[in-house]
Amino acid sequence: MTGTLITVAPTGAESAKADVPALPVTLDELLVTAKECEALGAAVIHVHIRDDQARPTLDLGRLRETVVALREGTNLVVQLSTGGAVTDPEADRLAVLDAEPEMASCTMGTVNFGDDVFLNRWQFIVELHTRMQDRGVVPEYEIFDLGHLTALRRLLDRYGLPAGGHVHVDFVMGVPGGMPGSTEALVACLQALRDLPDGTTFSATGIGRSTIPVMLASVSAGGHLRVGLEDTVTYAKGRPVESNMQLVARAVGLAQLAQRPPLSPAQARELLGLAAQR
Ligand code: KMH
Ligand code: ZN
Repeated sequence: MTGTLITVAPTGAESAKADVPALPVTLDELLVTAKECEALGAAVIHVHIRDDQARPTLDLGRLRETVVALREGTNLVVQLSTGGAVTDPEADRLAVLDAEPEMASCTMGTVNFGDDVFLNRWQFIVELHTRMQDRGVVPEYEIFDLGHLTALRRLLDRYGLPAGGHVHVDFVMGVPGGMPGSTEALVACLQALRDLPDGTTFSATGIGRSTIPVMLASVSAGGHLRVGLEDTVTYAKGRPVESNMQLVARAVGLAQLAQRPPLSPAQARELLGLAAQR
């Protein structure tokens, strides 16, 4: 069994800075967070950015600047979100790839998202997957529900393996409208993973109250971890998360307890098929 890949998702598109002051929303804040999380043991950063009013944006100039700054300031694998916010149009989400990240997310189906709908039409998914293949951008397939794994199998059967040849999925569990953040749901996903290519790896994150159960379940099943303020704003009952570093430190502690210490960015690149892409 390998070490643990720790991804930090520091910002997301859902929480307002006014509600969660610890959110990094400027490039400077993001860079400081990235450096500190890397020092603690994160290897990948899943990036959403904000505008000058701290609202989610997919502004291409800002995305490019962010990719360059993170590449120059850290050794982290930079994974841009193509999910954006639920209101983002498909064209803007596809254009995220023009910022030339090493990795990008690719959500494998539509899901109710609280009071909203996170729309991911089949043809949009195909377009994203094939553009990533053409550009050598390695995807992380975001799985919000069991059926998204069936869609991934269909995608790979019809359009082939992603850039780098390795398949990595991230289970985003506990979204109101998606699969629950439970051990049982994770086990169901693992059974469905058997239909995917040999060597497929997975990480998991549990939204809100499911954060700790999902983290424990993933590590016990040989999986990897995504943590951060995108998914978790409460550290323990009545205690807001103080920083992304606090969440990364907790994940590192668990990985060490499991005797699967954090992978370095170089080891993460090997695992994810990125080494060959550079
Ligand atoms: N903000 C969500 C609507 C992704 O980054 O690819 C979508 C999301 C998934 O966060
Ligand atoms: Zn995201």
